[in-house]
Amino acid sequence: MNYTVLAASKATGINSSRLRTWERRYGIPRPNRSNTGRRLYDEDDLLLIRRMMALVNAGLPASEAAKSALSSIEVEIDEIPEQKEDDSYAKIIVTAAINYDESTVVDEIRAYRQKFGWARTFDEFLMPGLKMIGSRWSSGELKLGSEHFISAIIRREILLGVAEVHSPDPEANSVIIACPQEEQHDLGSTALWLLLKQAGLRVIYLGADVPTIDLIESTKQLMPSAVILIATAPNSLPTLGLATRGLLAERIKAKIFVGGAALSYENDNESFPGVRLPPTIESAADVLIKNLG
Ligand code: B12
Repeated sequence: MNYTVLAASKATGINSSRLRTWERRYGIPRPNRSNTGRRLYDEDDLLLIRRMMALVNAGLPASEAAKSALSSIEVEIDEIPEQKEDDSYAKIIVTAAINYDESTVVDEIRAYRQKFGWARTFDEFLMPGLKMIGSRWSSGELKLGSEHFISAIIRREILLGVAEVHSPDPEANSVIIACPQEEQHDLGSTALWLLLKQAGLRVIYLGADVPTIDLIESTKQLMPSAVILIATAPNSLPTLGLATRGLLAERIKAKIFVGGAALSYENDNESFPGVRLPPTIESAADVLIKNLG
């Protein structure tokens, strides 16, 4: 069956001007033409469009998504775990923060980790808890002291976890994890550190607020297989751009990966280099381990 551009747009939910842009820029898809030059899409074309859309929705920039879609190297979107609807664990974090109750929250975190492992503890317990802390703080319901108190405990628990993992093989691939200049939110990046260390990678963790010039210097000295930059606040997008472009300009061989909630604010016109990581700690770690492990 053939579809006109309007019918293809209706069938895939992608508007016709975006379809034409994808065709012009990436060859996705290249529909047949009628005698009068009108585009005629077939089922394979629609499949390619849907695959491209899924990859873009998973957080890949259009150029990367196009490459993957065309070569059928699919990022395993199905593997991204569903976020739990249940917010009871997030509420444990918030209640502990309000009451400055260290022992209850530490017991709960350790019990969850014991039962389900770190990856699920991050995505099902700690990250939803931190998100709820953020929204209660911004609405004025929760004091800054409570947020600082709970962030420090969560950070400490993650770092204790990092220390418990055996040192990696000195020959293993090394990766740098850093937050761009001015980005103070480092909990997501410490979580990633733990999962990558558990997978046997040699992680060189530079932490929050790393000036671009220092990031480049460390990368030149250490020559890691990858540089992973994590940004949480949208205000860090400009420095994330400076860091990624700076690394490219220096012709550094390391692969560049970027992740973090800030990417959901990325503007198509101000795009920067680097492979986008999918939006949970576990799925981001999986992509990195498959690429570098
Ligand atoms: C703890 C915290 C702090 C602590 C950080 C402590 C630390 N050591 O990390 C401190 C006190 C320092 C802090 C400071 C600030 N914070 Co703050 N903070 C938080 C809080 C509560 C948790 C942050 C966190 O660790 N989240 C866990 C992260 C890792 O989870 P995540 O955001 O969901 O992202 C993970 C994944 O889901 C994934 N991801 C999510 N979406 C996507 C999308 C794509 C495409 C991809 C690939 C990945 C991806 O990426 C992450 C994993 O790597 C958040 C609330 C929140 N919603 O997160 C606010 C929050 C991030 N902070 C906020 C703000 C405003 C600030 C300040 C500007 C406040 C101020 N006026 O000073 C400063 C900025 C400091 C700076 N320059 O960086 C806002 C940002 C709002 C915005 N949209 O701009 C938030 C969202 C709170 C809110 N609701 O208003 N903060």
